Amino acid sequence: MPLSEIEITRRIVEGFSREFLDSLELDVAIVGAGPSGLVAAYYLAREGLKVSVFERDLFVGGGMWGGGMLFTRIVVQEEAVEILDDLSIKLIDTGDGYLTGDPVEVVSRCTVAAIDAGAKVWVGMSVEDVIIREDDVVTGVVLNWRAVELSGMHVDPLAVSAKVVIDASGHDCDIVRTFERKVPGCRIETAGGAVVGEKPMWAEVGEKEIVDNTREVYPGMMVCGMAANAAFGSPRMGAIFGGMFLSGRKAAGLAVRKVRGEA
Ligand code: 48F
Repeated sequence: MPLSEIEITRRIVEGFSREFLDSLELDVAIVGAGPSGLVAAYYLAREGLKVSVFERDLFVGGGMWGGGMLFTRIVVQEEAVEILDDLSIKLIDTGDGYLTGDPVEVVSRCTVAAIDAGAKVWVGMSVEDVIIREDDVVTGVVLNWRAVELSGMHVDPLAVSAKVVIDASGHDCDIVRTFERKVPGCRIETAGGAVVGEKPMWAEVGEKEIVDNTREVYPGMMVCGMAANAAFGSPRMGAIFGGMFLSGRKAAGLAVRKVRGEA
């Protein structure tokens, strides 16, 4: 029997509402479905945590799709092979400690792995702010449709609670910067107490420092991926991605310990 237009509408609204209501109280909210955010989501969900990724674009993958300058290949160093194996990603081993791969395959497998592990990925939703308590702990994210944001209409947002918020928003370190703007005088965990901004390209240093930079920068708020290097003033690195995967996995490990009260 054909489904009427009204029944199609009912299923969409009910299905969305059910899932959204089920996601109002999270263990971890991840901002951004780039490589670092997706990998963090996979490891968090694998540990049984309730995790949502909020992505403002209508597609996942962030800056990975285009490889380097639209030459659609990425490079990954062998330190990240264990993660690639977990995600069932098979890359071409160039035999010198590096592998190369097709970003379409890598984005797709990261996404499927995260979803299969139990993470929920929302698209078209911007995180425009965080929730705080007493100025000293972040307790959730504030959401609006990206389309609303782009239109410039004044529409009030909605909010979702999370024990940990991970800023995986990429080069702009969007969430921590917004937080700094709204809470003048707050000090995040960098030497100067503020987001430094990423430095020009130096792949070797950027890849090395990104894992160390992946931390809780304010109670309840962590940074991973390029947002971590932007926070701490480390260099960008271009189309090499092992650091993004290692950073995502480290952020997940830190968040698991925090949610379980072990850190
Ligand atoms: O930029 P992005 O891919 O971040 P990443 O995981 O990976 C960086 C690499 O892609 C590459 C690189 C490799 O060496 O340097 O650039 O650190 O993904 C960030 C995602 O966050 C989304 C954005 O659309 C992108 O998909 N995003 C940014 N701000 C927000 C957001 C926001 N406020 N709300 C929701 N999503």
